[in-house]
Amino acid sequence: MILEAIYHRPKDNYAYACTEKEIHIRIRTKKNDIKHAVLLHGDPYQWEDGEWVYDKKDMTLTGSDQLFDYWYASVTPPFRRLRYGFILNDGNEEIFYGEKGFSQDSSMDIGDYFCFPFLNPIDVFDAPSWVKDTVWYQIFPERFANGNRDNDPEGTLEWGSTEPSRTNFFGGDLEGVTENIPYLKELGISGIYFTPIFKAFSNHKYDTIDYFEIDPQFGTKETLKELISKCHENGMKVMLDAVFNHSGFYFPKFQDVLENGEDSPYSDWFHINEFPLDTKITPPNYDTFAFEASMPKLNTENEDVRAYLLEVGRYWVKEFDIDGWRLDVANEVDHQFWRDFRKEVKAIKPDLYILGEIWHDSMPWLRGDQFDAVMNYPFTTNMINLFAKQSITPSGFIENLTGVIHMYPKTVTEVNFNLVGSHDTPRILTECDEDLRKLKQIFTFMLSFPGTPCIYYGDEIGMTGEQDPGCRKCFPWDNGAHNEELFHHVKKHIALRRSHPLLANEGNLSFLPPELNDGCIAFTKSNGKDTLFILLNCKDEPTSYSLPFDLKGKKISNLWTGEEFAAEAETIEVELKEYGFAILQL
Ligand code: ARE
Ligand code: CA
Repeated sequence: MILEAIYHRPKDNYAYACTEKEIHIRIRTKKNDIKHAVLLHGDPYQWEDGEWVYDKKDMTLTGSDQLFDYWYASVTPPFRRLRYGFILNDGNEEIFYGEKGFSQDSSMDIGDYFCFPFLNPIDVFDAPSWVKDTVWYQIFPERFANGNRDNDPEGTLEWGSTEPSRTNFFGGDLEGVTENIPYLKELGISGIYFTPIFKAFSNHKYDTIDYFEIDPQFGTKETLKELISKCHENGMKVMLDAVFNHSGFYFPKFQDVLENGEDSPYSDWFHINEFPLDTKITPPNYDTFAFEASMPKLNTENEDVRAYLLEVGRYWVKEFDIDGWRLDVANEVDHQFWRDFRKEVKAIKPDLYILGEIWHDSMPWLRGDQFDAVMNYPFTTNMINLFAKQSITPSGFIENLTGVIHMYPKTVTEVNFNLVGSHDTPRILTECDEDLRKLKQIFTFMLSFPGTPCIYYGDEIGMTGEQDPGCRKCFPWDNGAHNEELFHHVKKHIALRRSHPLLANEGNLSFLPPELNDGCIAFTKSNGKDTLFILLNCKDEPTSYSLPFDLKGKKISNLWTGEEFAAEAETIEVELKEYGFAILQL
C-alpha cells in the first residue's frame, strides 16, 4: 500500500455537508492500489460500556485521474456530529487511517479520528437550485443584434460588413436582444449572461465609466427593465457582468486622481505606486488589470470603495431584479470583499447566482461564503483537447475530467458554469477546424453532462472566429447564414436535457473504463432507479461498442432516435458512425 498517496482533509472537496442532514466524505488513494475502502464513523459523544459506538460503511470508487483513485461515502449522522476514519485494504494488508496518521488497528483514541464537528445548516453550500436546470446563452451586446439605430455610436459600421477589431462598433444593443427573445426561446435557453452593459469607453465595456448607468449605446434603464421583464416572462434568468477588480480610465474618480494626484479625495481608491501618475510607461506606476493603463485596479480595502461597489452590487439586484452576477477577474479581488458582497446581494435576493470568473482551481472561493460557481475553463480545455484537437486520448480526458469533478464538492459541480468558448477564446467551431461533426459531439457531451452549460452566442449556428477580437463577430440574422442542422442538434439536446433530469444534474455519474473501446467516451448517469448511458465515438471511423452490462430481456430506449428495443442477447453492440453518439435509457 502506498501510504504517501493517501490524502484526506475534513473540509472542502473531501468532507462537506451536502444537505442539512447529509455529509459526503471522500478519500484519495494511489491509482489501482486499494481494493476496498470502508468509512468508520460515529458520534463523538456516543459510548456504551466505555466503548465508542460506531458504524462502518463501504466506500464507492467514484473515479480515477492520472495518479489517484477517489472513494466516496455519504453519511447522515443522527446528531449531525461526526468522528470518522478509513479502513483501507489493498488485498494484502489492511490499514487504518485517521487524523493522526496510520495504524494497524482502529482501536485508537477518539481524538485520533477525523472530526466533522457539527453540521450547522448555515454552513451548507446553498447555490440556487434553479441553476441546475438552466441552459445559459452568453451575449456580447455590441454584436448580438442592433434593435435601435438611433443609439448607434458615431462611426458605427454596417452590421457584419467587416471583421471585428479592437476598436470598431456595429451598434448592437439591448433592444436587439429583446426583439430576439423568441429566437432564444425556440432554442430552449433559460438564462442569458451579458458581458458588461454599464457605461464604458470600449466596445467590450470592461473599462467602466459609470457603474450606475447603462451604456447609452446599448440603451437606457427603461430598455433594460423591459428586457429583464420579457426574459422573466419567457422563463429566462438574466446575469450581468460586474467588473470590480478595476475601473476604466475615464471613471471620474480615476480622472480626478490623474488630475489632482495625491490631493485627490480618491487617491486611495486605486493602488498608486508613485505620484504623479504616468499612464504612458509600461507597466504604469499604478496597479492595473494585466498591464492595461486604461484599467486601474480598484482598492477594495478602502472603505469608500467597498461601500461604493457593494451599492452597485445591490442596486441592480434591487431595482432591476437581475438573477445573477458574473464577477470579472474575481480571483484578483480580496476574499473579504467577496464575503461582504455575497451577504449584501443575497440579503436582497437569496437565490441570486454568484459566478466568479476564475480559470484555475477555485476551491478557496467555493466554500459557501463567496461564490456559487466559477467559469469552468478546465472543462473547456479538456473538451477542446479531446473532441476538437484530439491532442489527448479518451482515457486522458476521463482522467482529467475526473480530476476536475473531484476538485470540488458535488454540490458545486452541479452548478458549475460549463463552457466551451467565450468572448475570451477562439470560437469552438474554429477550434474544431470547422469540422461540424466534432462540434456536434461537443454539444452532445456538454448538454448531457452535470453542471450548468453555457452556449456562446452564435456557436449554435456555426459562427467562427479566432481569439478576440475575431470571436466577437456580428450575429448573422440572415437565416441563410445559419447552419440549421447544427441549430436543430443543439435545440434537441436542450429539450432532451430538460425532459430527462438524469442528463443534467440528477443521479451519479460514472465513466466506463476507456479500455472497453479506446476510441470512445462512455458514461452512465443513474439515480438508482433509472440509468442513462451516454456514448461518444471520438474517432474518424465507425466503431462498435459492446455494452458491459447484462441487459437480457430489458427494454432499452434510444433517446435520440426514439427507438425502443428489447435486449435479446446478453451483450448489446452499439454501432456508431465516425464522431457518432448514442444516448440510451437502460
Ligand atoms: C485586450 C486584447 C487581448 C490582449 C489583452 C492584453 O483584446 O487580445 O490579450 O488586451 O492585455 C477585456 C477585453 C479584452 C481586452 C482586455 C484588456 O474583453 O478584449 O484584451 O479587457 O483590455 C486572464 C484573467 C481573466 C481575464 C482574461 C482576459 O484571469 O480574468 O485574462 N478575463 C476578463 C474578461 C475579459 C476582460 C477582462 C478580464 C478585463 O473576461 O473579457 O478583457 O476586464 C490563462 C490564464 C488566465 C487568463 C486566461 C486568458 O488561462 O490562466 O488567468 O485570464 O489565460 O488570458
Ligand atoms: Ca443600436
